[in-house]
Amino acid sequence: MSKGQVTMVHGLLIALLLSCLTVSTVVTEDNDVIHEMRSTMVVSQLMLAEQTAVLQELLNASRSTLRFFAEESSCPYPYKKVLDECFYVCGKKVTFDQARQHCQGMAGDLAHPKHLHALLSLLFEYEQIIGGNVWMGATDSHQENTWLWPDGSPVLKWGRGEPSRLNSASVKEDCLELRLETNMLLNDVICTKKMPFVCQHP
Ligand SMILES: [Ca+2]
Ligand SMILES: [Ca+2]
Repeated sequence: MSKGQVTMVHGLLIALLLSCLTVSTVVTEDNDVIHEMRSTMVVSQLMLAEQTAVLQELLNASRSTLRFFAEESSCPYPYKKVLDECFYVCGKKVTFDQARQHCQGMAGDLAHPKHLHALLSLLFEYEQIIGGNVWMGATDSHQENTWLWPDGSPVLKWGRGEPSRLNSASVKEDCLELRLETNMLLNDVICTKKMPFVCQHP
């Protein structure tokens, strides 16, 4: 082999080596890009999972808020729901007849609650406005000592020592008040007394 041929072979070998090195560098760069893309995908998946969890929480919160408003609004305004009944508390002091007239004007009647203590819980929120006692719907004005609620059912539970059944010419206790003391509750009083009242929507 001549010197010129040897030089040419060397040249070819160097070119081949350089070309291999270039291919190796390109493969390494491709691997880096793929690795980077994989990392980006993993991060994106994690962020997506996190965002899905946050959206799910927001959805659940919206559902319970809607449920809350649906339950709240099941009584017509301005009545408020207490267990399964609707009440409106008015702080204006009026006689029994005036109170009843007002409630009937609100498509209701004076209160005849199934759950007195539950109603008390609502009244405690209005304690500053209503003071101590409010009108309830029962009366014995049609027949002395026969106490009936507006729906015709009898009054069964009284406060301690009540009804006092005062029935003189000057003092007739024919109307019903609810006291805010839990052991006193229902008491018969004269109907011309003036006090706040509670209406109930049927
Ligand atoms: Ca009476
Ligand atoms: Ca009494």
